[in-house]
Parts: sequence; C-alpha cells; structure tokens
Amino acid sequence: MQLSRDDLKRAYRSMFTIRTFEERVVKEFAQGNIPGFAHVYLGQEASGVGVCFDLSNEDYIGSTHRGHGHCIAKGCDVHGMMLEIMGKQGGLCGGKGGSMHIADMSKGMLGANAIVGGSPPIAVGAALTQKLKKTGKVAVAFSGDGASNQGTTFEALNMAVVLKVPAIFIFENNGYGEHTAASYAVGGPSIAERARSFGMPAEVVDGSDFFAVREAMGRALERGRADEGPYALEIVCSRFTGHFVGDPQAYRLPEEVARARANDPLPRFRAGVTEAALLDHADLDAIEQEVLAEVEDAVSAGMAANRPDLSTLEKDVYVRY
Ligand SMILES: Cc1ncc(C[n+]2csc(CCOP(=O)(O)OP(=O)(O)O)c2C)c(N)n1
Ligand SMILES: [Mg+2]
Repeated sequence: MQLSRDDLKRAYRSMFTIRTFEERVVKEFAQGNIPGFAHVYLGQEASGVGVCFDLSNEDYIGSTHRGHGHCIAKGCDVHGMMLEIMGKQGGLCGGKGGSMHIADMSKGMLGANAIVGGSPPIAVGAALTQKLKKTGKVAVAFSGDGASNQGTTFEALNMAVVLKVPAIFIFENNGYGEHTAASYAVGGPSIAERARSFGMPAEVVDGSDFFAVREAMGRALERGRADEGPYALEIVCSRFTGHFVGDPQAYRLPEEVARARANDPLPRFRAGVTEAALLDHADLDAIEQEVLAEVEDAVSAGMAANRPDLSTLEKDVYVRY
C-alpha cells in the first residue's frame, strides 16, 4: 500500500520520538533520575516503527527488556512512559513497573519483558485468542538474537505452526546478546532459517530501512489476517550503544560502533523521502521541534511528579477480573 504524506510524517515522528526519548533516558539515567536498569533502542528505530506501522490497537505486541521503542511505535503515551520509567505516579503502570515492565492494554501492548524469550509464548497465546474469536487480528512477539536461542522461543515457534495461529515472530538481530556476539552464539545459517525449519515463512530484513521492514511486515500481516499461520522476520539492526545504559562496550572496537552509527535509519529515511520529493526538509524539521518539546515536557512532568504512595504498594499486583 502506497504511503501518503501524512503516513510518512507519522513514520518519521515515531522514529524521531524514539530517538529523542532514548537519548533523554540515557541523560536522565546518568543523573540518577531513573531507578533500576535501562536498555535503550537507539539505532533500531526503523525496526519497531516498520513492524508496528500498520497494526491497530486491537493487534497485540509482546516486547522485551529493550522495549521503549516498541511502546512508542505502538502508540503508547510518551508522558505516561517517562513517568513510568522514572517510577512516578501517573506512569502507565502507576510508576510501579518501570522500564522493563511497561504495559498498556489500551494500545495492545502486552508488556515489556525482563525474561529473555518471554514474549514468544505470550504472543502465541494472544494469537490463539484472535484465531478462536475470528478477529482477523495478529499478535507480534519482539525478541532478539539472544532470545532466538531460548527453549521458550523454540516451543512457541513450534506451537504457532501446529495451531496455525496468526503470530508474527520478530527477531531483532542487533549482533549481540548482552556482550556476546551473535556470530558466535547463534548456530546455523541464520535465525530466519531456524524459523523456516519449524515450518513457517521467514525473511531477513534490513533493519535500518523503514520501508523494507514495513513491506516485509505487510507480507506477514497478510498471512496472519487471512488465518494462514505464523511468519517470522529476522530484522538486522545496529545497536548504537551498549547493552545497558552505562555499558562501556569494551568488547567492541570503536570502528565497529562508528560503522553501526553510520548506518543510521533516521538520516536514511530523511534522504529517501526528500530526494524523492515526497516531503521537504522543513516538514521533517517541524516534526523534530514538536517532538523535542514533547519529550522535554514529559521529563519536566516526571521530575515534578511524586513517587507512588506507600498505601498503593499491594495494589495492581494481580490483574483484576
Ligand atoms: C531467561 C533470561 N536469561 C538471561 C537473562 C539476562 N539477559 C538480559 S538481556 C540478555 C541478552 C538478550 O539479548 P537479545 O535477545 O539479543 O536482546 P538485545 O539485548 O540485544 O536487545 C540477557 C542474556 C534474562 N533477562 N532472562
Ligand atoms: Mg541482541
């Protein structure tokens, strides 16, 4: 499907929001304003946005420990996210989940997940619900190259094929699981080949190209919406920073990090749409100014907000039925 000018602006806004949000998370974390751990999505923006671009609020995603970008791409509120990450009242989960447990059911965001390989089985369950209720909706599992080695992932891939559910498995191969290179730790020819061996179609996609990701996702969605079964995408992306905020990356040569940063999906998108005269630089500049103000505002709100009240400690521990 051809993208309109508004679609292209939406794509850039989403990618630039992730970029700005994550750069700010790095800064606020360093200043002690974010408790716990933070894993940022810098460099992987085109993957999350390309995958989520044509999903509705009734399509589901399951995310990972590196989930801020997935949340933003799925439409979660940036204010609510920043408050959540800062552990403040008004956060999407009341400030009690934090970076690795953000969820927003109103957006079909089933949750970030600190368990590597945790989201594929959850997505299979959500996909089975869609199949049984004949909704025509899909469930997407985001996971990484590291998660592709987990037994839970293998079980989910198998079950999705056996039950023929509309699950879409996204493997964001950013070259590392923590500090271990995928070239060492992932056996076999590719993650896509591994998914194929379970009996589903799978593609390897350039994760710095929003258009390539969205088009591949379109093929996965077509199959899922027609109830023809699962699909897998191995999206090859660049991790600009370390595994967690503060990781000095002693295991990567500076040249390698520079190469990763040179493969930046945002300037690539900008060059593509302006050279094809689809958008002007001024359109994109205006979006950037709006996003910068929005994120600044979210940080101010987060700094001003209170921590959850002690009386709420035992609330929201279990889902209310
Ligand atoms: C079951 C489980 N094992 C180990 C960990 C520790 N751990 C956290 S992130 C991570 C690496 C995950 O790598 P990958 O799936 O490639 O995701 P990326 O960090 O590259 O986005 C590991 C091993 C964990 N959180 N859960
Ligand atoms: Mg990885």
